Amino acid sequence: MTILVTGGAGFIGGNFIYYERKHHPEDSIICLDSLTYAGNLSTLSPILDQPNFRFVKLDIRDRAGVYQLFEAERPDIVVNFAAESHVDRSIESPEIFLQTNILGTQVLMDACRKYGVQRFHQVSTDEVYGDLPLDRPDLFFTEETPLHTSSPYSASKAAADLLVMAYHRTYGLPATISRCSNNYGPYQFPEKLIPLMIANALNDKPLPVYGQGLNVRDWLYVEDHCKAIDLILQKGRAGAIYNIGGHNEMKNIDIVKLICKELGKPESLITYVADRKGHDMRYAIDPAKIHRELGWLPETGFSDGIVKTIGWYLDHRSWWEPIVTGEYRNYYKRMYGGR
Ligand code: NAD
Ligand code: TDX
Repeated sequence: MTILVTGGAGFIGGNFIYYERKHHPEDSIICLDSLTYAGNLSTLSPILDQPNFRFVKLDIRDRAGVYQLFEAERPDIVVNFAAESHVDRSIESPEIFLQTNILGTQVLMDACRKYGVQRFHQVSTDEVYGDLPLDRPDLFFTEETPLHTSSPYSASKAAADLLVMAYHRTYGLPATISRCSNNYGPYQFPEKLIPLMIANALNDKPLPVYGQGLNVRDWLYVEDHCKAIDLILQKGRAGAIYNIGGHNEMKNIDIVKLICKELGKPESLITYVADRKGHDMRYAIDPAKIHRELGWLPETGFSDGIVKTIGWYLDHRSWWEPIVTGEYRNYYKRMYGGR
């Protein structure tokens, strides 16, 4: 079996490649990634020279390049992680989100049709459902919840999902979609809440909490997400959508306080800054379908997962320090300077 993983030099795609190597060492993996600011080849350096693994620097919007790769490698399965993934950046510059997340997905699906790929899996997000009110803890996102997006990022992901379903219905593309809640774990780019707070706390820098920090996210350890996608590839039905989440809702401020406590840093580092525009209040996934149909359950609870994650960032300064001292500093100034 040959699996083409797009966006494998990013956070979840990289973890997925390691998951697949561990659980299906007989499979060949090709990682396609254009190495945007969020892609980091050092994540994959331990396996770059291994047999059954190939890295190809390529943009999913490059139709000719993508067709050439499919012609040469004839993948059986394609898993699409490649995306612009940061909500704040989508508010600043939406264009690239529409190009990569929608048109790039279309190029991949056209290639899958042309070369008869057995399964195209689209890695989507719970953000396509919009948000839930804080005062209705009884409400959860199911696969039937209407799409109702808030940011240019989530709108681009929802558009891609609709296109995937259209390709399934119109052309019979054997496609599946998963919509996961917020992930955390090793190799996450330090623009996202948890690694940003860990890196800033370790450097005794202010911890910028948006608004009052009362927004709720539903956190899942990244390996549990990888396990769910692996199950969908093996047992999922073409044309099906699966929500993924572990019923672990937390307020942002409680996460930041927990990180301070674990690192022995004072809560006085916490700084409340101007809120994100259009900020979603609460995400909460109902994962009943993937549990019922595929038997998936998360394995890592938040209390263990966050300690493991903080430990990983402590042990892998060489992975994230070059990031926070490079071009990232301009981003940080732009994004947080005037808040
Ligand atoms: P990430 O930003 O860490 O990684 C994205 C990767 O895609 C990078 O390696 C980047 O170089 C690559 N990429 C970007 N544009 C590309 C292009 N045009 N061609 C080829 N490669 C390109 O993102 P992530 O957090 O790992 O998210 C992966 C996927 O999972 C995304 O589709 C995202 O929408 C989805 N998702 C993320 C989360 C989360 O909490 N991080 C939750 C649910 C779903
Ligand atoms: O500096 C910050 N301060 C802050 O208060 C940052 C970066 C974030 N936040 C808040 C905003 C959100 O309420 O923390 C929460 C989490 O923010 P992000 O890490 O940016 O994630 P989120 O916007 O929830 O989106 C994530 O989950 C769904 C991923 O980035 C998406 O790719 C995924 O689809």
